[in-house]
Amino acid sequence: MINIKEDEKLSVLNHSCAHLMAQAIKHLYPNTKFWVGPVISEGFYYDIDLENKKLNEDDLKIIEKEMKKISKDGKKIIRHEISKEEALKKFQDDPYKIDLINEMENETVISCYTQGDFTDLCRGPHVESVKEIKCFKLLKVSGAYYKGDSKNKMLQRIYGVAFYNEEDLTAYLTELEEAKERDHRKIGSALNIFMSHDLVGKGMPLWLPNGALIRKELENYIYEKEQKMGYFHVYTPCVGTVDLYKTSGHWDHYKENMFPSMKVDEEEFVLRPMNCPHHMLIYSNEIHSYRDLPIRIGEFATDFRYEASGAVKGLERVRCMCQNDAHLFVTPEQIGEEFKKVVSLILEVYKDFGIKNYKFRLSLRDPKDKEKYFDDDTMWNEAENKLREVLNDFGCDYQEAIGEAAFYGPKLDVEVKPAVGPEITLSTCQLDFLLPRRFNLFYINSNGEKQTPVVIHRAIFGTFDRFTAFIIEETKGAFPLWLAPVQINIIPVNNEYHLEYAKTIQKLLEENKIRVKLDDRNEKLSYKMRESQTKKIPISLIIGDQEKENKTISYRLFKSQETTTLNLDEFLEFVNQKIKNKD
Ligand code: TSB
Ligand code: ZN
Repeated sequence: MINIKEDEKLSVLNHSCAHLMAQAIKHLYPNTKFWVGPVISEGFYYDIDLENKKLNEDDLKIIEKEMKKISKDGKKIIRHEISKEEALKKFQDDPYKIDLINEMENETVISCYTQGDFTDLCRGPHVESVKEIKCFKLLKVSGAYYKGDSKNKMLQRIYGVAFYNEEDLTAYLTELEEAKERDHRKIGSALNIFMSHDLVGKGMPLWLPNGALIRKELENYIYEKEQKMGYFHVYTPCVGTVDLYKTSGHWDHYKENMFPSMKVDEEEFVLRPMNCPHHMLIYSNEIHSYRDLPIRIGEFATDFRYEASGAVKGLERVRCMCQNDAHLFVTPEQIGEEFKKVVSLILEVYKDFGIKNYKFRLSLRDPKDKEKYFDDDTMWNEAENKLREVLNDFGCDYQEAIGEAAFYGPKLDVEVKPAVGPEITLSTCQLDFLLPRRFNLFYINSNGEKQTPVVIHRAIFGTFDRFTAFIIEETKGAFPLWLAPVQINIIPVNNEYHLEYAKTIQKLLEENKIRVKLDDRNEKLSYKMRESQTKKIPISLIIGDQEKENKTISYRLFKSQETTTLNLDEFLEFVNQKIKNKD
């Protein structure tokens, strides 16, 4: 799907369209006040204050109509510059604009754009005339807190998109519809994977039995891989004391992402946002020699993070999440080798899941920024070069992002595009030179001296929540056999004659740990087959006279019209192979 923000011409057009929309709204609702109207990857939005009028879909149509009218009028869009004082005076009745002007600390001259009877503050650029803005669509309206802060007033955010011709707009809208169909929130609810409830809270999804089965399979899958790679898995509490997070530095650097603390007796706890501190303490529980390293501590660990209420999204961005986390304690010499193993694991996992569209992003320090990054140029240079070397050895394409490293070290993120909304990070692998120092961690080196290990934080799935959201969208809910909550649907043609044999097959498959469902409702075969498709069950068995007589089964794969008949042993072998190969 095209990213409007990355296309220069379309960005300008969409920005101008936001102004056109604002002008139309002003015509229809003269008291409206406007906050900001930026271009985003999907088009544009404008945050507006309409006091008590709540816009709905029909209102959007009326606004569109007014926009068409203004566009036809064809007024020029004219830029003019005024001083800050003039701007403050001109917009004195508009607290939002005053706020904006005051935020422009470094600007002495402020630019405005005028089209007919409408003027807005704006850096521009814009198209030359409103005539050019002909092909557009207002997509939706939702609530958005002023400045994204839930303590502020709730404004209305109207989204729209504009193109230079009708064909592009139609193609885009079709793609958008398809993306909505793929949205994990829609599929997740239709396939009973997860739910939310106000009584539990925002960003706190409940995993339903189907979702829980998928998650368990994901856990087993990655656990087995990590075990083979020499990881130890632990369980630790999902709270820690404030002192723990003061020691780690999160209290100073990460507090705005944390839930507020709570007092219990004499202790002050926080719901943990990360598991690193707990794992540091587990490392420090024993004295390690350089021969013991790397030590790899893994955990499927529940974390809580404060995410803005407007940002939470299904399973993709939650406030309570479970990380596929691990902290690897290595000697400085082992960084390259261990990092290589992590990248190799990421590549292996993505291959198993058939994930092809992803980008590696290597976040490095800005060597000039001595304030953000701790000052050890040699250490940074060595580490960054090692990471580059590994990525080059694998032949991975990657983007370097200067100045985006964490304050404690460089990191590699894997980014993917969800069906709806901006890119997200799935896997992450982060080098950390600081945390081990803060916890006074050491190992005994070959000279018998204490030395500080380096820590690699890594999460292959990221969180089970986000990964599941992504896999739902990748597969459109048609999970591969090994992951599917119900793997086989057994459909007797006629309960009276075939149910008993169908039950024998059910028992056999269940004994082989295959997840089956027996559809013994008195419904027509065609009806049951259709439902099997709607529920996206990978294999449907049709059990009729012939199957019963010959002790065989006939199956159809999801979306296929072809029926294949096998004897029971052959079928079991076929299914087991498919599961084993993660087909
Ligand atoms: C990898 N301490 C490290 C850990 O050792 C850490 O917490 N890194 S993180 O902050 O980048 O989070 C790990 C992963 O969690 C991210 O890569 C992302 O995939 C996932 N994640 C982050 N925030 C959310 C969220 N709000 N909802 C769902 N998943 C999230
Ligand atoms: Zn960590």
